[in-house]
Amino acid sequence: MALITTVTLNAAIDKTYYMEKFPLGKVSRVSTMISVPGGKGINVARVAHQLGGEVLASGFVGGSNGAYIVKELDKSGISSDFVEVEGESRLCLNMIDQSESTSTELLEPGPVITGEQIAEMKAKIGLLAAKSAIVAFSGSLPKGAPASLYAELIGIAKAAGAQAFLDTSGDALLEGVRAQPYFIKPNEDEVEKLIGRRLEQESDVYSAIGQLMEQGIGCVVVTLGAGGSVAGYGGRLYRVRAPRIEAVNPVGSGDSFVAGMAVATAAGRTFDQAIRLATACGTANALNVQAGDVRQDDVERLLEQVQVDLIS
Ligand code: TA6
Repeated sequence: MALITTVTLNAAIDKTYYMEKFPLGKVSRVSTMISVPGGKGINVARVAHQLGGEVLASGFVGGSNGAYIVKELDKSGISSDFVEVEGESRLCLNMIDQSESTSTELLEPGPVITGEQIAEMKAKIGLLAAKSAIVAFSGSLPKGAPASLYAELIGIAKAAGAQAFLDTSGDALLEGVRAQPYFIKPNEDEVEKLIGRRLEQESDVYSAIGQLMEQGIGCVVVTLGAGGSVAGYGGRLYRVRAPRIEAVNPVGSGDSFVAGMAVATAAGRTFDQAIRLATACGTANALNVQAGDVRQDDVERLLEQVQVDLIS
């Protein structure tokens, strides 16, 4: 099976707190707490592993939190090869108010990365990419990393023969697309920044995707939340509708989408099969209490309900 390497430059411990109510300025008692390795790329690794993909998790980790992340990944059967840094890997908190069905996230900044550690990461990506079908870069950049870092790492991964996936935002995305990753998954706000104009209607999304494909990005998926996505691949545009569900915790659905796309692509599936699996995984994740977690039976059931229509 073809290896998928995930890269989380700001790895985390994701803590999800379930509470009856989460009023600001008051004391709240937590009924359930879930603590797992997180950060977007690690979520991609976990879900790809649950789907039966061969995965390896890389990125930066630090301190006792970093050691916990590595140990927990190992316990769940996910190999890892991280660069260790000074300081503590961050905590990312998600407070779920069950009476209002709201989710409030607090994301710590994480450790500051040095030039030496960046050089170590570049060397590691070169080695890992040489044995990977896909290298998936996900999440925000840590402090100390230049906005161009994803672009540089994508260049290294591509030169070593791997396909690069990029799921990030802001300047890291703006710079990253210049390195022509194979796959990106921006939301509408991120697309507006990428193309430098506002999206007023759905047809503006179509032309934006066309523009990004012309820039050399093989597969562009613009997520529209629960409404599904618009996808561009091979010069064609598709409207993808996700199954309707009662969401328990949508955090990590984007990462689960990337995992589905990566597993199908690494297995040589068609684009149609890949976008269906990605959409089913994104939806299946929201059914679970934990972020970045899918059940095979949910994925299989939801796959039947994903709708893909050719737009042009
Ligand atoms: O996508 C959800 C999530 O992966 C959380 O698990 C949390 O760790 C967070 O995103 C981190 O996002 P960031 O973009 O800061 O890396």
